[in-house]
Amino acid sequence: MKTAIVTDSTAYLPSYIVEKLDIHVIPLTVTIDGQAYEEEVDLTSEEFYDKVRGDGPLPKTSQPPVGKFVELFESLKSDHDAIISIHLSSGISGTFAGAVQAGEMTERFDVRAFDSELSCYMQGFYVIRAAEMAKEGATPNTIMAELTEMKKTMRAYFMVDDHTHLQRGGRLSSAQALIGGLLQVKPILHFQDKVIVPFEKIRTRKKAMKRIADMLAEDAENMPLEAAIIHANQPEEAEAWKVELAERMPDVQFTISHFGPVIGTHLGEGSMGLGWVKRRG
Ligand code: MYR
Repeated sequence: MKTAIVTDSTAYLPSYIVEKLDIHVIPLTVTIDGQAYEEEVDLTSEEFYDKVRGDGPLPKTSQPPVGKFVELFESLKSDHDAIISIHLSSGISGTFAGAVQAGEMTERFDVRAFDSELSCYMQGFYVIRAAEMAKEGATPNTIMAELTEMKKTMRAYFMVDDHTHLQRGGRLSSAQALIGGLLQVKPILHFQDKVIVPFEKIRTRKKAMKRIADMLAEDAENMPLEAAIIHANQPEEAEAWKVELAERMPDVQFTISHFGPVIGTHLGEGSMGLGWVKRRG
């Protein structure tokens, strides 16, 4: 049984993992000043943040065209028995819906779409697990069951430096931000029912990072974890946080990842996140 694993660019998986595990990545697009770029294909994260910093142009993002999914799915038919396509939350992007639609258009073939209900490297955790299992010859049912099981222990918390990006992109409603009095504080954000909502209002970035680290430590006492620190163009701060977290929690496996152009459009430079999931037993 050979199952192909597809994801989108917002998992921000390093190319060595993509190549080693034969993962197929469909890029989302960011448009700056009328020029469309497939993220991390035509535009690196560093180039993106340089272009939009300060009074730079306002970028816009778009999901991949359905035709791109159909083209990829059709090309995978000849040497696979099934496809599992894993995407960023359907509550923040139409990408998952596009994959479902393309699956229906790919005739006489087993295509399953999985809604990660979040994004970034946490989506990547699902993709890596699915791809490892596919390499071992697991059936699509077994892989889908494992992904569903992973949801139980998957956590993701993040904070932004400036809420205007999230509000402008419509991924955190102004009403919610105002009701929560979020404009004066640095709230911790998370996903609930596929959309981004405030988790807790915390006044400073330092305290927010400490609170997230405490939640990780609590879960780490109960199960083996892998975790990812995700930064929006703050590699030094991410590295320093990793050192601090790894000293406190030597049994947790840490990875550093980043918010690339598409997610960076909605979060803004300086955002920081931490997510984790139970390690494979
Ligand atoms: C599209 O145009 O379809 C893409 C929309 C992407 C919205 C991104 C919103 C922010 C997601 C934050 C994820 C943080 C995970 C730790």
